[in-house]
Amino acid sequence: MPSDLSYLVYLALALVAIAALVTWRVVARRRARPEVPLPTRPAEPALPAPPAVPAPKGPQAIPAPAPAPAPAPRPEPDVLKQELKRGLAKTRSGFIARLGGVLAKKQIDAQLVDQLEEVLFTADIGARTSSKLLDAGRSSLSRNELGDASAVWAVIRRQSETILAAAQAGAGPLDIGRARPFVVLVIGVNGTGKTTTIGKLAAHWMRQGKRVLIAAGDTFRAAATEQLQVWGQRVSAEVVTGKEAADPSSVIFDAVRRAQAEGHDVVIADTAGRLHTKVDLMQELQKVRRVIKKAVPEAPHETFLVLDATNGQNAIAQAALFKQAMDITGIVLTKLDGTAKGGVILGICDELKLPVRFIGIGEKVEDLREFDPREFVEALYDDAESAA
Ligand SMILES: Nc1nc2c(ncn2[C@@H]2O[C@H](COP(=O)(O)OP(=O)(O)OP(=O)(O)O)[C@@H](O)[C@H]2O)c(=O)[nH]1
Ligand SMILES: [Mg+2]
Repeated sequence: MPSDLSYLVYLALALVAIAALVTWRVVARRRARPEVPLPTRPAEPALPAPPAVPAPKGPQAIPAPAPAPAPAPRPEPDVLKQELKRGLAKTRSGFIARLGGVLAKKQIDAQLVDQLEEVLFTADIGARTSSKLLDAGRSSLSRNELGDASAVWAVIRRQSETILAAAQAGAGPLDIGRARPFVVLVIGVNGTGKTTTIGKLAAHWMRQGKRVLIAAGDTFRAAATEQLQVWGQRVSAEVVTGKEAADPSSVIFDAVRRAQAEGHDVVIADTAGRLHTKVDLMQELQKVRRVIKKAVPEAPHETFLVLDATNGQNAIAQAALFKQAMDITGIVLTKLDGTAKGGVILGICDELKLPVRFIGIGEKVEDLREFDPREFVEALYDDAESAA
C-alpha cells in the first residue's frame, strides 16, 4: 500500500513537472515571436494653423498638407554646370552653332566679318546688341588682334559677358534678407511661366532656410489657384488663396499681413497674365502694387518680370510694355531649355538695362538657376570652338 501511494505521488509530481515544462515552452515561444505592428491609421490632415491676424472674409490660408521634408541637397557644382550646359543645348544649336559654321574656315577676312554680321543680326539677340558684338569684333580686327577663329570667339565671349554683367552690376546683388517679410511680386504675360517659377523660387529659398508664403494673386484664370496649390504641396510651402474672381490685391495684401504676423521671411505673389484687355492688366498690377504698400510701404521689394525665351524678340517688346507701367527690378527668363532663341538674354540685358535674376531650364523644381553671367557665358560658349 505505501508503495502504491508513493507510486501515485511520483506520478503526480511527474505530471506537474511535464505541465510546468509545457507552460514554460509556450511562454518562451510567445516572447520570441516578433510583435505584429498595429495597423496604422491614415495620417490625419494637418489642422490649419490658427490665423494670428483676424481671419479675412475672402482670402483664406491653405496650410501645407505635410510637414516640410528636409530640402534635397544641392548637387555638386560640376553636376550643376553640366545640367546648365544641357539646358542651353538648344540655344547652343542656334546662333552659336551658326557662328561656329562661319568661323570654321579659320581665316579672318572682310568676307568673314560680313558673314558674322548676318548670323548675329538674325539671331534674336536684337539689332543693337548684335552691333555691339560686331563692333567689338571689328575693332579687334582693325587692331590686328584677330589672328584666328579662336581670337574671334574670345572677343564675342568677352563682349557677351560684359553685356550680361553690366545689367547685373547696375542693380547690385539680389538680397532677400534686407527686409522681413521680403515681398516679391511676379508679373508677366500669360503662359510665360510665372506660376511654375514661383513654385521653383519657393523651393530655392526654402532650401536656404527661409520661410516662404505664396500668394495666389491670379484670381482671373479658373485653374490658376489650384495650379499654385499643387506647387505649394510639391514644395511644402503655404499658399494664401482667395475665392474665384476675388480681388487679387486683397489676397496678396492678406498674405503680406499674414507673413508679418507669423514671421515668414518671404512672400511670393502670383498675378494674372491676362485680363480682358492689356490696359486692365496693367491697371490691376498697379493696384496690387499700391495695396501691398499699405501693408509694407517699401514693398514689393522686388518685382520680377517673367519672360519666355521661346518668344525671342517678342520677349523684349513685352518687357518694354511692362516697364512702362511697372517698376520692374529683375527678369526671370524661362524655357531656355526649349528654344534656339536663348540669345535673346543678351538683348534683354542690353536694351532693358534690367538684371536677369533667374533662368528656367526645365519644368522640374530644380530647373531654376540663379543667373550668373560668367557661368552662363561659359556654359553657352564652352566647346563652341571645337564643336564648330
Ligand atoms: N521647358 C520649360 N517649361 C517651362 C519652364 N517654365 C515654365 N514652363 C512651362 O510653361 C507652361 C506655362 O507655365 P505657367 O507657370 O503656368 O505660366 P504662367 O505665366 O503662370 O501662365 P498664366 O497663369 O496663364 O499666366 C507650363 O507648362 C510650364 O511647365 C521652363 O523653364 N522650361
Ligand atoms: Mg499662372
